[in-house]
Amino acid sequence: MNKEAIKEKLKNQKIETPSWGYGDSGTRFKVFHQAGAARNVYEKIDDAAQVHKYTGVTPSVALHIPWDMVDDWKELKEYAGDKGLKIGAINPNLFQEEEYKLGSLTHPDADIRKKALDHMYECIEIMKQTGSKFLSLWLADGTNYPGQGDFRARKHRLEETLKEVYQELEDDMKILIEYKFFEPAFYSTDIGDWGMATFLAKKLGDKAKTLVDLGHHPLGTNIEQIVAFLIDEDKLGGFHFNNKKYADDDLTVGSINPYELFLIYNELVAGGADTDPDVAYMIDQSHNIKPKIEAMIQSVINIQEAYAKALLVDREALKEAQLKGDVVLAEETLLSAYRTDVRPLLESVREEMGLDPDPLKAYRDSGYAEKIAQERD
Ligand code: PSV
Ligand code: MN
Repeated sequence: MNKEAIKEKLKNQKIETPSWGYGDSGTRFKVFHQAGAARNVYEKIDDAAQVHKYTGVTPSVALHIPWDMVDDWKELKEYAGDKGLKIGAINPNLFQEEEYKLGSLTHPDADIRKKALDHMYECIEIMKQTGSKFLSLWLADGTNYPGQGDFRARKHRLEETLKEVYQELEDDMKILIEYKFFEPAFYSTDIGDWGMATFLAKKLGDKAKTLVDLGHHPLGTNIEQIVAFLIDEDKLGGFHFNNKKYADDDLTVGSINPYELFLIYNELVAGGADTDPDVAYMIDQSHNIKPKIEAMIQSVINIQEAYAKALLVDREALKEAQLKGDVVLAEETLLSAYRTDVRPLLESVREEMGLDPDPLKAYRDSGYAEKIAQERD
């Protein structure tokens, strides 16, 4: 691919940031307050607009319901629009109600399943009013002890309730099914891995896809292979970017294993998913150690660098080496792209987009962090 084509792709890259990444958050043990943290969805949109202002590639914000509930969705959509942003994925919250202790869409009690379903319908209504195209489902349902639940009965209830939800989706809407192998349930999770998520998505139909959250796999999982598999099955719905060391750590994407992020992008480019508008590229991080907006800008830069390096891979040479069984040359082909310093390339891309070549420094110099710290506290 020539340099101009690579630059074009980098200019068109889109990454969604999460509303919950701008408000106060914490660990399992405490929520920490940060001076200037967004206090409501309007302030979250203001902060997301800052990330877009300096990176130029984050034009949408994911919302979590009811955390971001408002009375007037049209007004919120306009508010975001005025800041150059769109409302992105709508994330139903089926994990914070007392009734959901033993499950939501899989709960044995039909009344509780109905409550969960009603919340899903409410989210689809919000999608209609905000113009969102993605219903992004993460289900906390699962069991903590052997014998607590009947695996097959729970599976059947999940299939039935998701079928009801699927029927309510408009033609251009998608439901993204996220999986996680543990937490908050520790013995079994109802959608525990990409296989379960994809089985469900296959049963539902073309509007259902699988969402890969990088923090939701057991240690050692080959995520890039899962990504390749999903692309090949036309079931890759999107990402929740973050990074992990041990569990669902929600660390800055690319901070622990940048090579893994590159290898994931290598599969996205190889499979053509990098330019597929139906794949939702989203960050799922909520920082309490780093300043939130800076952490988000840093995450975006890490993703851009991984993508740029993946675009540099000599695919012909790679294929040839693979077919010849030249393992060393195949690996070196990847490493040669990975070791390239793509920062000058991204700097010139940003300049051509009318942006500062150093988004993090430009944001730091802007005084926005000091301003919100004063205004919001
Ligand atoms: C769950 O761990 C998750 O990854 C889901 O995407 C949630 O919606 C998100 O984190 C925020 O809690
Ligand atoms: Mn997630």
